[in-house]
Amino acid sequence: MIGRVMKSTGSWYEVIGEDQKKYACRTRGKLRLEDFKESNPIAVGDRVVFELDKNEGIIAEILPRDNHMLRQSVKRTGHASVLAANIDQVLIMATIKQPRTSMGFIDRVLVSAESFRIPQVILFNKKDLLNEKEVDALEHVLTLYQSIGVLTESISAQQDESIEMVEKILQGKVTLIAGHSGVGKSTLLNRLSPDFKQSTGAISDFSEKGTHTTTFAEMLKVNTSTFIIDTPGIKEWGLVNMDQQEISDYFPEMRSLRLECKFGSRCLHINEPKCAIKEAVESGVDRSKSL
Ligand SMILES: Nc1nc2c(ncn2[C@@H]2O[C@H](COP(=O)(O)OP(=O)(O)OP(=O)(O)O)[C@@H](O)[C@H]2O)c(=O)[nH]1
Ligand SMILES: [Mg+2]
Ligand SMILES: [Zn+2]
Repeated sequence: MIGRVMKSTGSWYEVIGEDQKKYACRTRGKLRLEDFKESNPIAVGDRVVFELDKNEGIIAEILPRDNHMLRQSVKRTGHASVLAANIDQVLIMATIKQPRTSMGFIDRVLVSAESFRIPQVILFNKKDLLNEKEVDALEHVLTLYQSIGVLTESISAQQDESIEMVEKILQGKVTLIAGHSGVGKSTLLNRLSPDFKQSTGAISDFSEKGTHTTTFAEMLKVNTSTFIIDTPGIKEWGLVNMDQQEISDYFPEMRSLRLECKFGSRCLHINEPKCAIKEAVESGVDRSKSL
């Protein structure tokens, strides 16, 4: 039978079969995977072929991936693990406060997703907490990310209108949700189905940060065509396997300009002469209109 990996603990896997039933599966021996460098051979979202042996499934084969998202390994620097495979979009959950998400973090996830050609959505959660000044800051970043063509909205996981909007964004897709600990990833998911019972944790009064409540990635089924992957809060998002020269390719607003630089595709847009991107930044040209 063919199935999709919903959860992985490293030794066993929860797989949802074509019959929509869940099976606990193991692997037998070593699975052959070509060009496999990452530390976890089977990831959440992988499509697998498995055979039933009594009530347990034995995974015989991993089907080729459409795509995957890598995450830098916490244990060994320079090593990456696959956060999830076969995803239709990445949802970056951000917050203006409790905790504050930096734009650097958002940009690194955007660049990383773009490098795997995976569409991105940004949701700023906890809008109910913001004062007037913080609402202005929120409006500013919303406009900024919308102007480069990324679907960006503000929500509150506590408000019904927000949930309806999120349902529309997710419908018919497999969505990976990423963000710092405490931004409200699991809280939002729990609002999407009465069957979801993801643990959620309070924000620390002292640091205004989350407490790393979710500890492994898990895919949840919203309906037969809609899946969402809850992931553990990520402190920093490192770029994996990417050359310096390559990075501007993954900023859509830079991509259209970068060949106009004197050094063309070799330009890092840092302090090279006649850099078209630096010139555009200085003159304030808004290239997003031409995307
Ligand atoms: N005021 C407010 N609080 C929220 C909102 N969404 C989530 N929270 C609270 O934020 C805290 C953290 O939420 P979680 O859902 O556990 O956050 P998480 O992103 O899953 O965190 P990790 O699992 O640690 O990565 C909880 O106390 C939630 O009740 C919101 O829209 N508004
Ligand atoms: Mg969580
Ligand atoms: Zn340049």
